[in-house]
Amino acid sequence: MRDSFTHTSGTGGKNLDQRILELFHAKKGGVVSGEEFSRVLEVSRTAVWKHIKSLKDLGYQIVAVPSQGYRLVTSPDILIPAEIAAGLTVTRIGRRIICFRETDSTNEVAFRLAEEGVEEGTVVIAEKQRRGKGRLGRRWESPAGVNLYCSVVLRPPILPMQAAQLTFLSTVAVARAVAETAALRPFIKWPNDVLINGMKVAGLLNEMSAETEKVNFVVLGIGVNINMQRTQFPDDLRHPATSLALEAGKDVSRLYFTRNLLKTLDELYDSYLARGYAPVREEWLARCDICGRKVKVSFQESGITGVAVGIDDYGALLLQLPDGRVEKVLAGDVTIL
Ligand code: BT5
Repeated sequence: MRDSFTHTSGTGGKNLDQRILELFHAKKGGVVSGEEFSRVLEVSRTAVWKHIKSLKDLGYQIVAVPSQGYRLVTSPDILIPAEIAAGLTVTRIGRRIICFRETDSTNEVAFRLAEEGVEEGTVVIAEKQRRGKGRLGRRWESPAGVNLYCSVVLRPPILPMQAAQLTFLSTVAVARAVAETAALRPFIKWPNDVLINGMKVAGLLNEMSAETEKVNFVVLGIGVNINMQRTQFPDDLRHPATSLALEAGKDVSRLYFTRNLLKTLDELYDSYLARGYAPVREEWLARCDICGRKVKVSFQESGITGVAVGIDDYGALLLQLPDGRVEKVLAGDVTIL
């Protein structure tokens, strides 16, 4: 089986896997003849047969109906570009999608691609990460086939000090996608966590390449626990964690979630470029779990306690101290007291 799959919409057109799947989906469980495949796709029957075989290797159940053709019986919930891109209309984010069966870290792959000049909106996804990264050198648990590990390359025309705004943008996108696809009520915790019932369901790690006055690119790293089971979480997590499936009481389609997330990210980024940060900040505050609450922010060995009252334009948490002063906190881990 192949280790990576690429899809580029626009310039390169759809790949053959995607067009085969589209024909199957159009027939809604009906038979597609070999002749129809090769006529519509303008390729030989042997090429069709090879691609059908590789789709079967991926877990698609496709049966040959004697002297009629092929029928798609079931599709696996796998993240391949051909499926993610199907029916996805986006301006930037998701125009190019690269999926790996396994990689060290999607953020690292995306960062390398960005350095090589890959186009804005390129999305890197992996079924499994060997060394998924959290913040400050921490590890992100990334078992195969159950979650979403995704990194998006952006080239925003902003100053480096504004880059945190994109962390908030991606957090809002994840929260929206969770609410829409799994009908759950997520809360955002500053700076980069999405929680359900007080447990962490998603984490974001945005990395940047910049000069003093200019951002070269930003990589939005997004990890969402979708169908992860209780036994797959390690015992030594810093905070309680959960998955969409554990909270919803049933499996959630990773494909559907991923499509929804990319579409939401694309819309929010479009709006950000056109209208600025204010709408993102507003939605972030509306979905935030800590505003108005007494919290402790820890950073390395030190800690500061106060009431969270908002965020500023550059992502700092505004903390009202017991003496009434409002302090800007730039980094740290928040605990609600
Ligand atoms: C984060 O770090 O929350 C950022 C996670 C970003 C992961 C994505 S996946 C795609 C992309 N590629 C990467 O390599 N990374 C990004 P932080 O706030 O530091 O949280 C990390 C801490 O969360 C760990 O120290 C654990 O205690 C806990 N943790 C680890 N894996 C988890 C999981 N799957 N679910 C919930 N908590 C987890």
